[in-house]
Amino acid sequence: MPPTPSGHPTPHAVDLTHVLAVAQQAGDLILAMQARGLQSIGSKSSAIDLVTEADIAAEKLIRSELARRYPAVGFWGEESNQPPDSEFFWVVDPIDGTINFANGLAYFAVNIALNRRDLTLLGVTLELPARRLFFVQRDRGAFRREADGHDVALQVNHTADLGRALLSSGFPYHRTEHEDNNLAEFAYFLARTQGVRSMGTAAMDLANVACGALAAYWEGWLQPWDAAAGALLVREAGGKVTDYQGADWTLTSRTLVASNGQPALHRALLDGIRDARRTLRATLLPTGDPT
Ligand code: LIP
Repeated sequence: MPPTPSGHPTPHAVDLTHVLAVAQQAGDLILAMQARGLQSIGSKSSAIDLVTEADIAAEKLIRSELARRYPAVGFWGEESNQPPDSEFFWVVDPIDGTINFANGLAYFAVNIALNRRDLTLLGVTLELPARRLFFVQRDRGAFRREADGHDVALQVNHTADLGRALLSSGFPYHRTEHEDNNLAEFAYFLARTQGVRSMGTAAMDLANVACGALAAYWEGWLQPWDAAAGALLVREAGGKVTDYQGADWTLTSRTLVASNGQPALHRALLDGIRDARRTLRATLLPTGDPT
């Protein structure tokens, strides 16, 4: 469908099928480059913040395909990282879970979201190498496309008791340089829950909360492209996404807690993070109490 006369897509003028196809094109390129063998694995903010030629190539493909269809929409990608100055913009992580990808661990994702300023309107997460599509449009529900092409509506689980909850989390790239690196929080919940997983891809952690496989996920220092699509997946699947203080998560939030929306569970996450963080001698994040 054509964008509005202003050249900007209204939320429902964006052709979701086209965005899904762009994600799948990027996925095909990423897997083909991995099969050929990666030639260069560089690093960015720290020695463990990796970037490969596949990250760069996939972001270039996604950007050009989306720009061709929606020339007036801005682009904010992990590798180019130029914050947009347009009302509508794409938020893209060409490979979320780069460390997994670079090491051949089969769990990473392509993440594409469309934002109107701070409001995410559409999200697509392509799980790789499984090629499993998760997609969402604001106020239209969250879905997973099965191998036979039919779409399953996503629904969070209903676990209310922390002791019965399976959680996930991840660690920042500065984890080798500062004690405020999520280890205190991870240890706190490991001793009080059914389990805590660390799978290395925020996009898939959020998709797993949205489909009910995880009761909740938390992480600090995420980038907008790690979480924009997945936060909308969780919200449209009936979950809740806030920062560590309980305020609604937005692209500029430095912390994230995504849960199944059960009030007792979300509160237990916020209180547990606060209590764990009180053991730190030095912190890099605001330590305000949950609201
Ligand atoms: C990763 C996230 C993960 C986090 C990593 C990294 P990347 O994104 O998906 O949850 O723990 O530190 O931020 O860098 O693979 O796109």
